[in-house]
Amino acid sequence: MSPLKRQKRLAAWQLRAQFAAGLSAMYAGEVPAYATLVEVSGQVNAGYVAAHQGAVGLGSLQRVTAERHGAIRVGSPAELAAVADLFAAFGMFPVGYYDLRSARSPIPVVSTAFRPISAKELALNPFRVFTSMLATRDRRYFTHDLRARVETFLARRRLFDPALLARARTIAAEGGCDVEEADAFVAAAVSAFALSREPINKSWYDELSRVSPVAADIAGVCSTHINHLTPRVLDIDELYRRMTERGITMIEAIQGPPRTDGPAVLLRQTSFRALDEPCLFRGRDGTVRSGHVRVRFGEVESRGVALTRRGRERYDAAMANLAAEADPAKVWSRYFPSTDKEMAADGLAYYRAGDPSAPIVYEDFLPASAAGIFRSNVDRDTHTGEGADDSGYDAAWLAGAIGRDIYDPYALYEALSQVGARPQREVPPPACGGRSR
Ligand code: OOG
Ligand code: NI
Repeated sequence: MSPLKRQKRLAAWQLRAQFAAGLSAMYAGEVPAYATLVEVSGQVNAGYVAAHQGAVGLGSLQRVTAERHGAIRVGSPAELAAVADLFAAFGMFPVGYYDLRSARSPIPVVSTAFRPISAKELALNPFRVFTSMLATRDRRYFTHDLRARVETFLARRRLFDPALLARARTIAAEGGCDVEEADAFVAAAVSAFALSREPINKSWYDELSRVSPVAADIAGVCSTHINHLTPRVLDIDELYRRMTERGITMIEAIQGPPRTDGPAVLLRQTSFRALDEPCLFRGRDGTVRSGHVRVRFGEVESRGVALTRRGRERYDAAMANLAAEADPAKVWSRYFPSTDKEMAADGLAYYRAGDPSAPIVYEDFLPASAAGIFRSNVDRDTHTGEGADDSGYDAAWLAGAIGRDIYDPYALYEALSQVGARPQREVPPPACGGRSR
């Protein structure tokens, strides 16, 4: 083909932006409270920027307004590997390992988050998807017999069209695709995460629900779905007030660090429960009846500076003591200084080239908050059975099971903090628990 006839190429980040926007449009069409949330988030952000002379220390208004994270859940390493192949086409890679089985209210999943990893890609579009995998190897939740049946069920279903995955692998290898192809590819990827309207096998769904509502949501149906899509706000307390004013009942608390006058750290989140959504259940005798599921909800987040390991240890200690105290901000001040300058000097948080006016945004998740978000959206807690956990799950296991590196978030923040100090590094640093490809 002559150079003149060459088609216009779209880069991974452009596909990622289209993918996030496509999921957002689909979700807004199906979950009306999400549209309200996006509208109120936009108002809060515009108000915040106006009141703070255009403050954009933690990201430009443009980035923050377009910013979303989503969440999906899958059943097996093979399914997680397929998700990894698909998301790689959008320049999203697995970062971090979260074990929600060890949360205060345990959830039988282990998780990672797919997201862009370089400063440039994050600035272009930071879309991330928290992705959980059912912990079928953990016999405190799954008996030998149930595990075998779940694994058989999962091995027989197909979450993604093989042609879509093949296309994704090519796009990932080539770093983008022709503009003519992009719409169809993105549309197919988006529709893979729609809530299925196929009848659900009632007795199977109920059996799994008795183990955990999350197990039923994952392995009781034949597809996966995006279960929330989260806009980012610059003032989550204000957002909480406004949503409550509009008559939307949020969970009783904002998860994560308390509001303080000092630098915002990590991630604060809150959510509201989804309404019942109609579905079809197929009974043992084959008859189909209408019922409902509650599997899609709403969440909003605000992000602060990324903490170093040392900062994170402080954070965990502060949070452990916060629960019992009436004045969270006062407890907080025993652990954290009130300025970015001191945070930087004490090595508690990441700043670009050590410059306290250049905070590096936390791009990841918090396991305790994640468990709180999961829990707020199910009707009952999961019972953890007796016995030792001999499942072997950890970051290295997960990386091996999906045949991909899982990036260590600290190494990524460390690399971002060097930018400006040394020549910019686009290639990410070594991965944790990895098997290299
Ligand atoms: C994921 C919950 C975790 C977050 O923001 O912490 C999460 C889920 O419910 O599947 O999205
Ligand atoms: Ni979330």
